[in-house]
Amino acid sequence: MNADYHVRLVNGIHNSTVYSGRVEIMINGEWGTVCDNGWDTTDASVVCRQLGYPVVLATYSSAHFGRGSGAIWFGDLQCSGEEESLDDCSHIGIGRHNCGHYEDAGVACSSGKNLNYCCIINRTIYLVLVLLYYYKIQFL
Ligand SMILES: [Ca+2]
Ligand SMILES: [Ca+2]
Repeated sequence: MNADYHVRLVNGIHNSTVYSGRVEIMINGEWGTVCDNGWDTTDASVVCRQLGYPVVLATYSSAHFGRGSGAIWFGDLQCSGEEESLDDCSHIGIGRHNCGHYEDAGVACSSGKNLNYCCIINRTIYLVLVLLYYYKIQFL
C-alpha cells in the first residue's frame, strides 16, 4: 500500500452505522475517482473494510452520487477482497482508463452493528413462536 493513499466517500450518508457515497481516492496528493467498469461488491469490500465499515450494502455505478472531478485513478479493478486498499488490487494501471466522470463508482458500507441487532431480534421472535407452537401442541 502506498503511504500517500487515502480513501473517502462523498455525497452520501456518514453516521455510525452507514457510510456511503462516491468513492474518492487520494494518490500523490490528488483526489480522484474510480471508474464503474468492472466495479463490484468484492472491489467495494476493500474500500468498506479500509474505512472501518466491514459490510457492503450496495455498489453504485454511473455517478449515482454525482460526478467527481480531477483524476479517475482506477478502472477495471479486480480485487480478490483480501487487499488492504484498492491500489493493491489488480487494475489496468493508475490513471489509465477510457472512462468519464459520468461513470464514477459509489458504495454504501455498513458497520453491521444495527444489522446484527435486527437479526438477533428476528431470531428471538422466531424462537418464541416455535416454542408457543410446540407448547400449544403439547396442551391440545
Ligand atoms: Ca461504465
Ligand atoms: Ca471488479
